[in-house]
Amino acid sequence: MKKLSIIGMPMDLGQLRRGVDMGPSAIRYAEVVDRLRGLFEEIEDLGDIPVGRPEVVIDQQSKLRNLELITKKSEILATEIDKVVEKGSFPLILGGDHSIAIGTLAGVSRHYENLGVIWYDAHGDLNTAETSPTGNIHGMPLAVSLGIGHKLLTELGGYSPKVKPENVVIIGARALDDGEKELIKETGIKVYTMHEIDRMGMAKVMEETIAYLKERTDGVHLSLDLDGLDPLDAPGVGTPVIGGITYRESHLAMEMLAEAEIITSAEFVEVNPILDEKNKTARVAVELMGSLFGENLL
Ligand code: HAR
Ligand code: MN
Ligand code: MN
Ligand code: MN
Repeated sequence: MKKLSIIGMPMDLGQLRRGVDMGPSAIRYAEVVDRLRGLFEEIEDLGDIPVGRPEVVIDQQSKLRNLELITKKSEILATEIDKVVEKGSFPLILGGDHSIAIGTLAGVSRHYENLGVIWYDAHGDLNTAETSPTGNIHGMPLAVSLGIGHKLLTELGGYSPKVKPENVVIIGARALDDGEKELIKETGIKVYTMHEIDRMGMAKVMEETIAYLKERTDGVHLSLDLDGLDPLDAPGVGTPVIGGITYRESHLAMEMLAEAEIITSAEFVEVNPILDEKNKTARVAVELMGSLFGENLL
């Protein structure tokens, strides 16, 4: 694609740790625009969606923490992304915790009949208020996008679902809650856990993923949670899980997606510079974007 539009979504309301609202700044500090400049005819940085971060805002009690605020901010994000897709530009969203995916997918998926989603994550993010061990909405966005969850969230943008389960592939899972496992069984979502990645190798996982999505979708959104990577390579995340995807495996995955030319929108989420080591995680995110957009293709 010729044109790239970057949108920052500095939202940290989907979980309890502050700091992930600084993800977009950290990624810009890691020189995202410079890195990608040669790979597009035009790049625009639309800046951040105003979220605001009052100290008192975090709702400690609810089973759906900060539901109303997240709904409101996600609507704004969805509208902005809708405009970007409408004008034929590639939307690249910088998070923010993973709850931002609710808005991203609401904005993107209305433009496709069969949007595919690659969920690159240690977690399934398939919880509902009923199954969630935490009440944190960043553990729910994939369920919401499948139409499962609170109506305020599932009906965002005025339609539901955003994605069909057979068009979803999860890669890197290693911390699935019981309710999430059940939902995976019920819906038939394709999942490559760390077990499959160890066993088959990332090359095979991506070959299968690409072939699978190519035959059934008309666009593919990449939702990349940096905690999908091993915390050794991406320490600046709020919910690290050891035993993750390596740096090189992740580049391989991005390079294969670049080669296949199937990705039509992307978001990089859960970068928390407060928890990071000298902005390493933001730098890794930017390097992976380079690979995703074809910097290593000859
Ligand atoms: N599954 C747990 C929950 O729902 C932890 C979720 C952590 N989520 C993210 N997103 N970092 O993947 O609360
Ligand atoms: Mn539209
Ligand atoms: Mn996630
Ligand atoms: Mn995660």
